[in-house]
Amino acid sequence: MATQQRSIDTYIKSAYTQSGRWAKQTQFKAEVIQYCRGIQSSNVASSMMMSSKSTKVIIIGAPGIGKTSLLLRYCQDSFESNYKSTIGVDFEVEKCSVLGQSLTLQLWDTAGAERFKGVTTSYFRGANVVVLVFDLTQHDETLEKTKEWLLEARESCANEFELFLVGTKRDAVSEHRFESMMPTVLHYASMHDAELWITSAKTGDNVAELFQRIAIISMENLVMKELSRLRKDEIARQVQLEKSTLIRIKVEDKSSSIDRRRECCLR
Ligand SMILES: Nc1nc2c(ncn2[C@@H]2O[C@H](COP(=O)(O)OP(=O)(O)OP(=O)(O)O)[C@@H](O)[C@H]2O)c(=O)[nH]1
Ligand SMILES: [Mg+2]
Repeated sequence: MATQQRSIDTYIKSAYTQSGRWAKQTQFKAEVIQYCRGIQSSNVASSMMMSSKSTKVIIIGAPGIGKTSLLLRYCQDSFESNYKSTIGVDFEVEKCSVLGQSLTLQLWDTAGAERFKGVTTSYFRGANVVVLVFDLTQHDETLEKTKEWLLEARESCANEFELFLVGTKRDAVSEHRFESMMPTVLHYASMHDAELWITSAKTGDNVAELFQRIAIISMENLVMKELSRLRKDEIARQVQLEKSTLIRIKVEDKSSSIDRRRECCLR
């Protein structure tokens, strides 16, 4: 685990912005900035500002494509060239802050081996972010495999999630090879409606940025969800207030007409 909490204050995007549902957004939403900076209007209770936020991220894909290495680079800033296949599932917790709001990333590293599928998919439930990994050095097979893994994720997550398609081992493919595979890779990204990232755990290229991007999108989702809940609560409170005011007016109205009748009788 990293010793220092990372702070994310600037909005970052992938270099490949053609696909994914966040493709058109170029900066933090104004409401998110206001919320995170604690200058939201009065209807947001200050206690809400402090509520801790966390997001579940699962890293999935074929065996040996560099899933564990991505995490190792991000969490410990190191690289292991010996391949040690993951047994079932591993778990890391990373804390960061986005625009000053703290966020816990629960990072689930899953085994790609077929024999663990029963175990790994049981951990997919409740994932907010799916990192669908393929290996640039064997992009034909591993990209094809992403279809199966995505299907597994859709079946097992039981909720909506953000999707990232991540190509690994960029250091191990030549510029020429990379350029020639890109049309296929971009096609897969748009087919899955996923945001595409190209990384290298060996050199560290784009690894921290990828997780920063995951943190940004997670924070945007969490804040927007919370604001929508707060607005609903506020509307419900207003309706309740209006109802009780109406009842009070009616009661007052009734009692004043009784008083008037009484006055009449007394005359
Ligand atoms: N050159 C290069 N090699 C990498 C990179 N990332 C991972 N590798 C190597 O690829 C092999 C497999 O990496 P892992 O991260 O263990 O793969 P995995 O996807 O976690 O595999 P499973 O746990 O079996 O599913 C290891 O030998 C790594 O050193 C990279 O960015 N560049
Ligand atoms: Mg692994």
